[in-house]
Amino acid sequence: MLLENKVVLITGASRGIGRATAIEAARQGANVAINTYKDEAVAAEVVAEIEALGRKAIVVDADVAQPDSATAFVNAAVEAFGRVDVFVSNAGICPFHAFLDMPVETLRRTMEVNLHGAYFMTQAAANQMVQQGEGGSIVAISSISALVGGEMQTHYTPTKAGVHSLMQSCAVALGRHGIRCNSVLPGTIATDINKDDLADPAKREYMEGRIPLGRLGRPEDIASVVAFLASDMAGYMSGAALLVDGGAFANFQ
Ligand code: NAD
Ligand code: RM4
Repeated sequence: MLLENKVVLITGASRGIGRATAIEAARQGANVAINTYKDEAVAAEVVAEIEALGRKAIVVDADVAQPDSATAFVNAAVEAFGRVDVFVSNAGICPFHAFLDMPVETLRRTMEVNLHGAYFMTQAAANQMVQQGEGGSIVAISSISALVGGEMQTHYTPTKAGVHSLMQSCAVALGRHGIRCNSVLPGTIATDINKDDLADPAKREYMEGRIPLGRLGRPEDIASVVAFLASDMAGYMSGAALLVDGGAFANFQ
């Protein structure tokens, strides 16, 4: 029960890593506010899973790229649960595309969802935590792609480097309020975001072959690390980045 009676907010929590994190937070004793975007039927399943664990959940449907979504999400969580203890910035997209003909709109949307969305949401959650005056924990889902490039990810990798950088600066800006800010850098986790990319057998085999632990990651592999960083067990961690990649980054030769 790492998060007993805490209130945890997670963006993009209808699928993949966000969904697994919402359920893990509930398993660890938290009540959970989930942000989703145009995914109501699936969001209802997540709520049902959380309630089956004996915890409470609310859903707020909103596009994280819109600045107003952030205050609306935080206000809804405070109305339902009275406070915010943990905020997890997870919502993200990666529409794989080559560099030389990257459509302006694909670049812009990826930046707005992944980086601006993380910024607005983190800012709104932090303001609530500061107002409460009891500290808090913010965890952003960055990526191994903050450290390495990708031929079809020139629009995406800068957002993931940016998200980690945002956590470092926020760790500095919010430390005096007792708010810890860290990022998690997942390797390749099999979710909807890379389903089409990994449907290519050659690409999948290459990615799996890079991983010393011998398998792609599962959303639950990330959720448990987020729960740790969110919890008091990580009480002296701030501005840190935890790589959770089965050893892929270390596997140079
Ligand atoms: P996913 O596609 O399964 O989940 C993404 C979630 O974000 C979905 O619930 C989706 O509805 C939501 N979302 C998308 N756009 C949104 C918007 N505008 N507003 C609100 N919600 C929105 O993918 P995932 O792999 O679970 O990705 C989650 C995060 O993990 C992303 O930030 C991604 O960059 C990061 N990540 C994933 C991997 C991986 O290999 N899967 C690796 C490193 C980092
Ligand atoms: C991650 C990493 C993975 C990729 C996903 C979409 O950050 O690059 O390899 O599958 O993004």
